[in-house]
Amino acid sequence: MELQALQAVANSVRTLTMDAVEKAKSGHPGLPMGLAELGALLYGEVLKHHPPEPKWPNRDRLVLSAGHGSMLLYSLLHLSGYELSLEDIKQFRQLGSKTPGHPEFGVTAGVEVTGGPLGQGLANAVGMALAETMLAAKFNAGRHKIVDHYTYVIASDGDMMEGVASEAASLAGHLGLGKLIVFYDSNRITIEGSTDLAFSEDVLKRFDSYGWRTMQSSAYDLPGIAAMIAEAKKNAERPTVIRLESVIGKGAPTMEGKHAVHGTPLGAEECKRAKQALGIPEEAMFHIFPGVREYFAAKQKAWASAHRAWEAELAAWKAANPELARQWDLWQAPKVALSGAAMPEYKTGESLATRVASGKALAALSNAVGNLIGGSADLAPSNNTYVKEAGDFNRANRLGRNLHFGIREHGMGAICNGILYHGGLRPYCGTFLVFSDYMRPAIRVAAIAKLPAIYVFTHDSIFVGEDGPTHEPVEHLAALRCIPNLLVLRPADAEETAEAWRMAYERLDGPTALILTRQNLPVLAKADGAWRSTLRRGAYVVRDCAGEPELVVAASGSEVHVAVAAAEQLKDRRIRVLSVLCREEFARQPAEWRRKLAPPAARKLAFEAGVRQGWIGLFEEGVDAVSIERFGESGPYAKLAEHFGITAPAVAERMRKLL
Ligand SMILES: Cc1ncc(C[n+]2csc(CCOP(=O)(O)OP(=O)(O)O)c2C)c(N)n1
Repeated sequence: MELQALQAVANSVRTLTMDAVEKAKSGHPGLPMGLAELGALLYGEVLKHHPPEPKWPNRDRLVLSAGHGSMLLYSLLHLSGYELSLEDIKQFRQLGSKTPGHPEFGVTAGVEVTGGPLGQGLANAVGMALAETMLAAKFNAGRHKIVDHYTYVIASDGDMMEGVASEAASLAGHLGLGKLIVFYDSNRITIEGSTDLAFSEDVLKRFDSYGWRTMQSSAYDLPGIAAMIAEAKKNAERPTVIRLESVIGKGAPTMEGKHAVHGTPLGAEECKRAKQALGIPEEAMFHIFPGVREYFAAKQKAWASAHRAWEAELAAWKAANPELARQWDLWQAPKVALSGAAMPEYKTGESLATRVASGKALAALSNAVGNLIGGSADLAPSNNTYVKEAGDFNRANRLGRNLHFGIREHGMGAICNGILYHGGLRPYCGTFLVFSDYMRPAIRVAAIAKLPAIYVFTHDSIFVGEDGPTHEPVEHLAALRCIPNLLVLRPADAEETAEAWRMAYERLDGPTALILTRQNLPVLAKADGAWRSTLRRGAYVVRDCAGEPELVVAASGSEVHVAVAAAEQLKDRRIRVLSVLCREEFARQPAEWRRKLAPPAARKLAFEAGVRQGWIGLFEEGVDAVSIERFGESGPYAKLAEHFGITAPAVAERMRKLL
């Protein structure tokens, strides 16, 4: 180990960080300065990577869970040869730059996850390690190991305090994800001051009880840390956490070790003195120490040859395993042809819950495409997320495609994101719609990072019935629909559910939430003969009238058949019913199209068993709404429907009044 060179790398991380934060007049110097040596060790000596190929499927993954320390990543990506120039570093935190305030997946080559919300990254890493384990079991054959890498995490005190990290770490220990190695930056400082203010548990004891292997070291003993990593790699059964005692802002003469250095620029005077201490002139900006360029230049050769060796291995493996090779190519670049999936078909009038139809569509897709994996937060029998042919993923069976997340919704969402960041698999996960709140932070990150996660949210309204208001979503559809880039689909029957699954699976640039009923719904006759394609524009005419409609009812999900039944009670009036599978998609359509479906002269009525927010502005001329503006009640669902005025006779009455 070239300790001198690594120290020069670490000091360069310090200068780049100080100057980038100073120039941007904002940012977080504390973590990058405190962990500069660890970063140098990881990028220089530990990671299996090849900077010109940042998407190499078999690279080691490094997740910076404490995303505020982004300058640690940016400095090291630049120094080790990724496509990130010194000019990019100088643009830190500027609009449109490759060096945004917190790391963003897809923006910067070599950034593995979108970070910032604490705890998420560690949970993402659990998903990555899970994906690696599953893909290794699936694809490694004979002497060929084409999937064989580690997942490393840098996690801070804040990460360790967040519940989502605990959920995911608990599952990682249970599943024995031994190729996961976490560096816990224990600098004992957070924004408000010392961790003594609010955090006194023994983190390693906690992880020990999760089934992890625990170690500790000074953050500045590089040979010691390297030995621990080697030790951790010997154990395939348990994930490892290494607690590193560090000094936040190390190298800032008066600020190191203090909470002020966590997230504020050092200021001119402190920078000057820090540079003096490092032996460089104060006017040296974005200084890179002698030996650093040479050190990484020398590494490139070895990295390139490791990458070439893997490519040769892949080619040999492909030749020996043509069927696996075909699947590998498909899974790595999921431009999936769904033609192989025999999706379930239904007859008009047949009655089944959309959650049941979802289970059938999922099974058809899962059995056809193979890389669809997932499960529920302990509600599989209710969410219909279990694919019986797929086997369970556990310590003994790494090929099982059913995941048991336990009652850990937030962890589940973040783990699915991690599986997607890793690549090669398409995860779905389920819970009751009402508990989407418990995983919302992970959904939001999926939407930002353009990850095509699929959420199966069942029990989608007061029609849950007896479980009462805590289990009956009323505001959740509105809350999900307002997340940009989240596709929210609420199918009205079993046929629409199958289409919704197709749409979710085909979508590659963001997450999709499927909103499904507990109760049975009739399969509807559909006025629009081309409904399967029209549906993709968000809404279609499910029931029409002769001539121009006087009233257009826009309903979604389980309310559509009620709207149709209500319209049938007013046979003498010209009433059109739209099934609105995706309100936001419909709202995005050109005005001309929307007016075709809902002519301006007609009255408008929105009908959904939830809050009306978002429906009112759907049509320029305004909308009346049958909605639920309060929490639900416990009782048999038919009674609740009467109580809330959402039966066919009650809705017919509202229609009559409008006309
Ligand atoms: C979920 C979440 N809550 C709050 C924050 C705001 N925040 C950013 S860093 C931080 C804590 C900083 O302490 P630590 O994690 O120990 O990082 P360090 O001070 O060592 O850089 C907080 C509360 C956040 N990023 N994510």
